[in-house]
Amino acid sequence: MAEIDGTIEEMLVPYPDLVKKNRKKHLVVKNEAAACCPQIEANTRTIPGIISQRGCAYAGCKGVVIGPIKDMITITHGPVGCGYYSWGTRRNKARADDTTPKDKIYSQLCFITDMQEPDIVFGGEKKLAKMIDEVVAAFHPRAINICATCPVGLIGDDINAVAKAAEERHGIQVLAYNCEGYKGVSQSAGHHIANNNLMEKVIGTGTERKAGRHVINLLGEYNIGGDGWELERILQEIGYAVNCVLTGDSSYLDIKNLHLADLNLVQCHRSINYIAEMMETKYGTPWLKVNFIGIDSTNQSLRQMARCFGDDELVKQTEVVIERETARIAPVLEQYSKMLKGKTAFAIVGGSRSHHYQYLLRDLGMEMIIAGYEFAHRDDYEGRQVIPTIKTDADSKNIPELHLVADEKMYQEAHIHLNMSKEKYDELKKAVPLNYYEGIYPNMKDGQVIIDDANHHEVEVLIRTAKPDLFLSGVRDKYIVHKMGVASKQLHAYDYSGPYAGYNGALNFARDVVNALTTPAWKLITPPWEKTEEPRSETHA
Ligand code: CFM
Repeated sequence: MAEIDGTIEEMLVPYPDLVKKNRKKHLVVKNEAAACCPQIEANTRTIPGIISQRGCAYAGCKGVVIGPIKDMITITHGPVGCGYYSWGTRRNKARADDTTPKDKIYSQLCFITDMQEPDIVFGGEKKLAKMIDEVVAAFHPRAINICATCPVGLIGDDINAVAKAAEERHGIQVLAYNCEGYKGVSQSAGHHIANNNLMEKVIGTGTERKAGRHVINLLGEYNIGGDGWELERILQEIGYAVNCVLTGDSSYLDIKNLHLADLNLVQCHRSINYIAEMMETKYGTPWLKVNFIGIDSTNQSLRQMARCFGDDELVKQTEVVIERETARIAPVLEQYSKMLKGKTAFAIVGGSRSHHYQYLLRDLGMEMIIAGYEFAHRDDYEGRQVIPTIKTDADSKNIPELHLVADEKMYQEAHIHLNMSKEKYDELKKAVPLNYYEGIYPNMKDGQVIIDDANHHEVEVLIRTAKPDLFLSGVRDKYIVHKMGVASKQLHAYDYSGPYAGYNGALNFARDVVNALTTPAWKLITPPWEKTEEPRSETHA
């Protein structure tokens, strides 16, 4: 991996000394000889002026966690641009359920107070209250979210008071989220704010447990491109009752009942580990980190889940489904793998996908030589055990920590949730990593590189020098990479494809990657810098 070492040096050359010093802390080269993961700086401010790929706290709260709840209306309190930018940009799919009256789906719509200059000067609370009244009159939603944007915090509109008064007027829950964009260094802060509010005000207020012997929640699965639906198909076939997918195709009614499940599965730990942990404290619900991206990792997750219930029939049915599904997709996957074997990839995505997709790429014979996150925390790189050692700073102190205790009536010990003896549960804990997740570092190979909060300049240098066959990209950097003649797959909305999770997802992904790598387009384009420059015309036609 000598080339990659040289790449890092080249990447840092144009930086002033201070920037160089800062950026070095966000880079780690895997060293298999070293005992553990070196500390990587993460979840700290991006240096002003650098073109980062991050989003804001409002994006993390409204766009990621809250927005997909299909039967709640989410009002953005702010200027129209914030609403427009966050409208329909994430493919969290939803469908109407067979409830009576039939579920209405609002997640495709955009509700915004459209703050104007007079609202900034004189305050926007009245406008917000009026909008809530209008929304209730026109749509009769089950509940409402209000998400604050930057100016709301700056001028001091009290959205909590407006929400409280509206609750009294209308008799439905109105939740206020102080997720002003600047509340954190990235969208990650917004995840935490959303988790806190759902935990404090919604989870635990329902009384209807889903029918079924083994009832589970799937947390941190947002049904991008239909991922959640593919997983529900598999889980239901094995015999699980899926209580709630948080928040992919999820409803307010389901979230109220979250505490009635036996086990929480955690797919995207970055965005939802707070709820998993808080539910463990308040209700005693155990949680299991799963990864349904990739065949082997899906199989492993299913096997670990089955062990959690100590039910032989469930274990047997798990093996039946694994065998049938794996055999079904194997012949096609093998053909794709022949074309992908030995290819290399970069992944610089969000806060958990780079790790998840390492497994799927390996299933296909590919290797992720550079892995990065936009807004991960140290635990996503190094493992959950580092959380107590992470220093809080002025930015992280912005987000309140809820200090929950066990609920007097509803707390049950983990082994009771799983319907087994304490002794059996202690045995289980040795076999299955409950309430824990590993970081990405242990899963990387010697010489491979981790990069935190990579920027435009760094991506360009990495692509030019380490020449991957495929770049698993973000929304904005995708096109730079295409222009450099390298195939890229956008891993946030899947370039309108998907699902990529589970067995059918693996097939879809393999097909899309083969198409991306084998398209003749790469032979037909000449990157702009290789063309002879045409003289610029001085006059306009
Ligand atoms: Fe979790 Fe996500 Fe991600 Fe994320 Fe996201 Fe996303 Fe993502 Mo885009 S919740 S951390 S804030 S897996 S929207 S569904 S793809 S950056 S890696």
